[in-house]
Amino acid sequence: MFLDIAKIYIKAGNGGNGKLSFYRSKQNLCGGPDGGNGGKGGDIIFVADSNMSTLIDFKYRAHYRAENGGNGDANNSTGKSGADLIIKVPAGTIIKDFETNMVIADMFENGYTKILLKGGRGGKGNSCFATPTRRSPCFAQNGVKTEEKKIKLELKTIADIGLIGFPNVGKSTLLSVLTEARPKIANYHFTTLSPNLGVIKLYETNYVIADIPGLIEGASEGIGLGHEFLRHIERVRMLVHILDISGSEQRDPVEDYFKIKDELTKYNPKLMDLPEIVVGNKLDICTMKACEAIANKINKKIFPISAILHDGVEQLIKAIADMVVTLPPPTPIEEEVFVYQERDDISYEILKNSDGSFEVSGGFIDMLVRNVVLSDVESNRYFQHKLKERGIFDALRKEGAKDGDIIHISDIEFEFIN
Ligand SMILES: Nc1nc2c(ncn2[C@@H]2O[C@H](COP(=O)(O)OP(=O)(O)OP(=O)(O)O)[C@@H](O)[C@H]2O)c(=O)[nH]1
Ligand SMILES: [Mg+2]
Repeated sequence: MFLDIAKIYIKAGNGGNGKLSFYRSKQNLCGGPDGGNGGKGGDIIFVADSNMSTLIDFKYRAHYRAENGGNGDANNSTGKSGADLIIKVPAGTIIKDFETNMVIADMFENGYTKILLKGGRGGKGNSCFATPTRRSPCFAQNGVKTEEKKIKLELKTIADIGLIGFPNVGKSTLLSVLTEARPKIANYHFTTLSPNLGVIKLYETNYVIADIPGLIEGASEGIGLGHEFLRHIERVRMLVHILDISGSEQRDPVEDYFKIKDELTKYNPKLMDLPEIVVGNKLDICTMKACEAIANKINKKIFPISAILHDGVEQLIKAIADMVVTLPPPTPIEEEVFVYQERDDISYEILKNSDGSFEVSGGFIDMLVRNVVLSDVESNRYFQHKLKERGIFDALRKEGAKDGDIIHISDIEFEFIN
């Protein structure tokens, strides 16, 4: 089964907590602090794999979590680092942030590796906070907790040549003639339900041909198999547009030609600029004269072939080869520089409340609050020291704070003393 769009949730591992512990033995009942640091959480890493061709695996599993870091322990033992989680996706998968739709990564080339989310840092154990004046710190840091993110995976086939046309014109038949691929061929519409790929060797170079499911009027708005498959044309170097010149389906090949061009433009105007070769198929059941009349009406050269009889295929291959060698290979989408923000540990802002009290908030405060146990006297002292060191008391003074004013920081409040 083929699937080319998936939504998944990813979460890097949390950092392990630092340990609060003091060395104890029979001989030494009041030893120094020996709480170890927490381990780092695992990263979420994506790898492009050209052996995969569908996102179907992601239909059955929506949540991907890297391992959390282990907590620190007594005896200064550091918590174990959480294992990274490696997620393989087919080459050609574009990863977007679900909320903003911004491209985070284009997993274009086989083996391309991208760390999408970094694991949380481990918290420090209390032994890290020991100083000559604070020999027995009674607090330890918690590890950084990571957030779950929702992302969208979109597979855009990477092919050099795209075969397009109405249903039943013979796209899959031509693919089977040009390459070793053996797609399903049948006399009903939408036989091909997902792109079939084949490889053709032209002038000693291999090129990938994609047989795209049949397009019909309204495809760009989702009619038929719809625009889902137009996505797969976006990356090709050139198109081979197939017409059934015999009109075996009682359709007019001239109208067909313009309808498909119209759908391509509606979907993405850039597709209009793609070089194309027009092929007139089913010559075995019509005349060259009919073919010429169609060519005149669309004002384009048409390569007449009979895919079934392999007639005219040699000339077509030569024309494709001569065109494709002049065209630049598909390139990755430029990744918009969008990374999930590392936690902001430095910013703060001061707001004056209507009752005259002040409120300090921001990334720096969040980090501090996360890291200390405020009910603990010593921990609280450390907290005050950090506020001072960061210049928050000076900033409060500048904002007009006076002795006795109430300061709110997270869920604690204290009186300002200058
Ligand atoms: N007479 C004749 N019939 C052909 C030729 N090429 C293909 N056909 C027939 O046309 C029908 C459709 O062929 P497919 O190759 O499945 O067409 P398709 O464009 O891939 O169709 P969808 O996948 O449904 O979009 C089949 O019955 C083929 O045998 C040809 O050169 N001459
Ligand atoms: Mg087909």
